[in-house]
Amino acid sequence: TTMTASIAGFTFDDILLNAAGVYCQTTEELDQILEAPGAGSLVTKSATPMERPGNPGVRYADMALGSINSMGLPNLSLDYYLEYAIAHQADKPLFLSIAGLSKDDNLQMLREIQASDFNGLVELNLSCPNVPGKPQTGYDFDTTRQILTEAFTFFKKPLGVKLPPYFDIAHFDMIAAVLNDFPLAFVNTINSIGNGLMVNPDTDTAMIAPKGGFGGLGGAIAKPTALANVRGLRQRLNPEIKIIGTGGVKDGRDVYDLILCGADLVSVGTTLHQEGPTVFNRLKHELETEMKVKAYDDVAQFRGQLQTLD
Ligand code: RRO
Repeated sequence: TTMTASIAGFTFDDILLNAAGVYCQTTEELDQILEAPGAGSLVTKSATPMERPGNPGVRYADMALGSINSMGLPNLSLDYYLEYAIAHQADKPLFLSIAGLSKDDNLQMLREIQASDFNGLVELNLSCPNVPGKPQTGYDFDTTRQILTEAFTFFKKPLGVKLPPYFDIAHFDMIAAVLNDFPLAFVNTINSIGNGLMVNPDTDTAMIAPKGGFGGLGGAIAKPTALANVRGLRQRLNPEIKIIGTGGVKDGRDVYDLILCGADLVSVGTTLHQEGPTVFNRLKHELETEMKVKAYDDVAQFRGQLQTLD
């Protein structure tokens, strides 16, 4: 069974990886993703120019519906992840995620990466929902265009963007019109569904501490939104822009559905957090089983082939 993908000339021997933020903050965690059977790549925790502790208090909770987090961009700095990525880039193509709190931070980090020996892919996170006072850039189409315009004047390595979920057809059209004007290697959709609220019924309190309990939703509850965003963007983006599908993957059928909607690679967040890096091999084998049922031997045979009822 062939389960591979290619982005910007890189071939991925497996289509699964972690979702940025999950299991990728320290070199110890990253090593485990790198070595996990079934994982074709990894992405590092979104970096800022300087180390950040993130938001204080309980900042991640798991429920039947899915997860809620308000981590607040805790990370060990761009230099930390850049050094890791350069040291391990011979093994497989890797993604370095960056999430500056300003346009200038993002451009400064891209300049540093451009000047470095890193030869993998960069995921520019335009969708962190959890830093107080900093709106999700991906909801501001003009600022998104401005950042990409400046970035592509000097940045020549493969670049993609991590997008927030969109909920209106007009917004799918608007973000696609921006992204199609740039030589992007990929988009990753979706980041968590921003600013949800989950209640602990035992204590009648919010489940997490920062921001009065508001946080990004992931896991099962995010799956239909993820499918719609993968599908809606695949229908609108230039075919050269590949798609990493993220959101609501618990089993092999969920991976299959994201591919059917157009995903090239699939990343796993909440379920990786629950289960650890053995999740990739489980999902790989469940996807293979699903493909056998449908008589497919290559993911390329059904990628983007969702049928509709009209
Ligand atoms: O660190 C976070 O709070 C965080 C980030 Br940067 C992000 O992009 N998405 C998310 O759900 N949490």
